[in-house]
Amino acid sequence: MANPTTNSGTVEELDAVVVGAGVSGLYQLYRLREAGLKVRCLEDGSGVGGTWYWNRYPGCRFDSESETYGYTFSKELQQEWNWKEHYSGQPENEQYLNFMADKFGLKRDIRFNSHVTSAVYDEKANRWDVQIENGQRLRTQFLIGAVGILSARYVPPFEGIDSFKGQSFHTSRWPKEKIDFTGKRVGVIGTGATAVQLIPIVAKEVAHLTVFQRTPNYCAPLRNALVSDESQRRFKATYDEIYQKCLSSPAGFPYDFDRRKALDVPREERLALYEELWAQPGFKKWLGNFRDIMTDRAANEDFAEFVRNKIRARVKDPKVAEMLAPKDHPFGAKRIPLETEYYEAYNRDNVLLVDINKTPIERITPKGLKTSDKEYEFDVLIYATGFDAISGPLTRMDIRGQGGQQLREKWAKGPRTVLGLQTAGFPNFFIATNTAFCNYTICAEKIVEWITDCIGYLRNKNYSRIAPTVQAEDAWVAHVNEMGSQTFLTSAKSWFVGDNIPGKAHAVLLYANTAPAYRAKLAETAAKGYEGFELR
Ligand code: NA7
Repeated sequence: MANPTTNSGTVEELDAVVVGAGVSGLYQLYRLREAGLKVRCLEDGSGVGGTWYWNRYPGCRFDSESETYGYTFSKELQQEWNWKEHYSGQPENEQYLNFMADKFGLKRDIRFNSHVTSAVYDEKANRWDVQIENGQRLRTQFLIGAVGILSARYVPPFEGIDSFKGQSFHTSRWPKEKIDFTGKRVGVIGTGATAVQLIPIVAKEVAHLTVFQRTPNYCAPLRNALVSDESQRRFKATYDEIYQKCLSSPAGFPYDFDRRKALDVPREERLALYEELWAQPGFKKWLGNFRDIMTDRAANEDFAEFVRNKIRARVKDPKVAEMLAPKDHPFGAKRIPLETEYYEAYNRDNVLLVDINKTPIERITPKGLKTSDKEYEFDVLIYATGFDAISGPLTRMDIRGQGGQQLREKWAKGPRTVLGLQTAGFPNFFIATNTAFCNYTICAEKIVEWITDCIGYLRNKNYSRIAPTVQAEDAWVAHVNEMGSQTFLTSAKSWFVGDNIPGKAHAVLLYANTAPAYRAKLAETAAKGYEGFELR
């Protein structure tokens, strides 16, 4: 199919426009095309991959087991792809998503370098008018935002930020060319999951590295390894079982919580279990641990102290170890970063940790960064400062629904949706991002399938539009808040609740129920003819 150009001013008419060619967007494009719709996917980047296209910083990789992160919809794809590492790195992840896109011929329907600036609903015509930065326009019946949950980068508005004379990068806008850090003085701001992957690698290359930390995290060992031929064969022979295991587990990983109450288990037995979990790869020490660690303060503190002691054992300078040991939030209240030689980085002579609670950053200077204490000089400054998560990628676009209502205004106090998928007053606008507390692809595939089936249902029944009712939306928001209040996931200042962005409303952004419960709600809503939605 030719890629019609609309530079001449002609407007391309489509059944569906998918914004974003990441994990969800690629699959959404595939499914809608298979369903017979005329679809176009618009992608800001010059290639596919979303998160795995933009985040090219050293050390970027899955924290999910590779064999659980790949798509499950195609057995052929599963059999054709070989995972190189148990926790696959960004270059391979980008290759994988290219492989998938090429296998299904998706790129011919993707317009790259196409940054969507606005999408406005034309109520009379029941069409969305989509505007791309380069001036092109598309009109579509269905609009699907597959924009990811961590794609709107956040750079704190430090005074003097543009005055810096060296190189500076946000980790999610890392250049495609390799940065040579040899002999360089480098500063990193932030110590979240991204910085924790990057710091140990960069530390080995630079002349000197200074890390500016506001909040230490409970980082746990990733324990990555190459995939042996035998493991590769095992993945391919058991993909169905692996998937079933993920489907039945609370967060979409191939392990489940221990349902005993942590403190009911004798101390020695408990510690032995902690040690056993600690020795294993991945998130098992979080999501395969006692369940009440996420709900009971005393149980949480018991494991938190275990983790602090692990940090203390690895960092030689006791003062630095205490700076790195979190004490201000429960274990698991923020995303647990998985690390490889992170704490050892601070044992190096060329690495300095600065606590910016004690000596706050005052400004960026032409030479580097000034805290209340002194000026640090750098050749390179790295902003590992996170994202305006979940709602940010959508509210940063100018999306207008019925009566010209702006999504940004409607969501000023937090996202308002039903199932995370649609918002009242924005007919035929779907959000294909996984906001469940769930291994990304495991739930994203189900969301994409739900949207595809919903559109199929409308077409079969001769409906032309769908949007949730305000009542259903109120009920869903209340339910999301209720679920959020039952776990520690919402108890720290983090992107889970929008608190990492100054001025952003504090709101529960992740659906903190179990993934099976979320998927059951998806299925039930569809089975009841899209209960809570108005179909016209
Ligand atoms: P995160 O986890 O949001 O981490 C951002 C880091 O940047 C974190 O340490 C922040 O400190 C720090 N930060 C943010 N703003 C500032 C300012 N103004 N001054 C100093 N330090 C600041 O983002 P990541 O990219 O690491 O990870 C995002 C997700 O990607 C992660 O959860 C995984 O799911 C993958 P704070 O903790 O807010 O005190």
